[in-house]
Amino acid sequence: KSPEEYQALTLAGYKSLTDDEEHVSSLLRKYLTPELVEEYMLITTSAPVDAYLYDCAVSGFEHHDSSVGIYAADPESYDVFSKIFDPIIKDYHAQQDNESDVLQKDTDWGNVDEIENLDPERKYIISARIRIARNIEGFPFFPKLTEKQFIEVEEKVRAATETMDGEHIGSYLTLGDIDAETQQEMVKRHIMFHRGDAYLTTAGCYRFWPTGRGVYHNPAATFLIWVNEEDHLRIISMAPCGDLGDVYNRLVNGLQELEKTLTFARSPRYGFLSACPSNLGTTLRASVHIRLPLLSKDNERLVALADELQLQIRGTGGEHTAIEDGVMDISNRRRLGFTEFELVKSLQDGIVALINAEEELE
Ligand code: ADP
Ligand code: CIR
Repeated sequence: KSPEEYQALTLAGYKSLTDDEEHVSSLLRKYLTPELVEEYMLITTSAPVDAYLYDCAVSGFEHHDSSVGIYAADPESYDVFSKIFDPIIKDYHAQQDNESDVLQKDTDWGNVDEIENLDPERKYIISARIRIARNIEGFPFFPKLTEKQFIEVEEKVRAATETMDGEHIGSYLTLGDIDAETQQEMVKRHIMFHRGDAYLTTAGCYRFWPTGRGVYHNPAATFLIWVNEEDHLRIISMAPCGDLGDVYNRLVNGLQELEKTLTFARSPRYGFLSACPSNLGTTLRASVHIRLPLLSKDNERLVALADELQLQIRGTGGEHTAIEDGVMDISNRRRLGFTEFELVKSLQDGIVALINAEEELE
């Protein structure tokens, strides 16, 4: 596309977003002004990526019901378009009053032993999971990865998994080798990611599919690495119970092994870099699959409680899916401005509070 075409698309996208009086809640709409559009629409990040503002905002221009509405096309997008990214990042992670140049503290996994089994009697929690996102230094993010780079990223991750030890030993499966039926079954078991999130589709996430995509996992499917989903890597630890401590411990050890061979993109201001501004900082989402039947009867109260505890409720199949059979995915909402340990601890404290509220209704 020529610069003129980018300009025309940006102006049209911005107009359609701001003309819509019904969907006004996205952070893109909240912070993108006509002055910023004017300033940014013709500039790009460095060659050869050459990402325009449009490449970052196209998803929010099309999906007016987005909650965020923008992705970074490469690490440099956060700097080149900082006047739009920075307020969105601060708003999402509730850091509006933070005047510091450094929004993310250094990595701190804390005292892993303080993270526990949240439901030893197995009354409420079906499973626990913690994931972090990582992107390999020197590569753009998914909106601008070339077909060759999708393969290069996959190769680097595959090579890095070869030294895995103990319970982290597993095998890598490239998506092109997994038949459709098996893929479906793996998605259902939360081992594999699915294709088709509308927000990601528009942002270009599924280009060259299934090239370069795949999953590494151990036989028990308690340690996994998703390759080239939304980020280059999603490093995941899970357990089919409420033992968050076990999950946390396995995640930290697995990550430390990968760090021996891979260098991940990190910014002094935002911490570890991810394609979505909502994942910056620690990039960490700790969640439980949980049934709280009595509390769920009063949805308004449940949502209010979750908000107060800075928790997010998602559907059974993940973001933008429905709650099935009462199974909710409850996780920390913020990822930036806190250490890894603080966020996992806050999820632990929040879930304990919700279980207590449920038991008060019994
Ligand atoms: P992400 O966690 O990477 O932000 P999603 O919300 O799409 O993305 O969730 C990814 C997958 O992880 C989905 O299959 C979802 O059901 C699964 N998942 C999330 N939390 C848990 C959990 N506590 N136990 C088991 N599976 C989970
Ligand atoms: C959106 O803007 O709605 C999607 N791009 C998803 C944003 C991530 N949402 C979230 O709450 N973590």
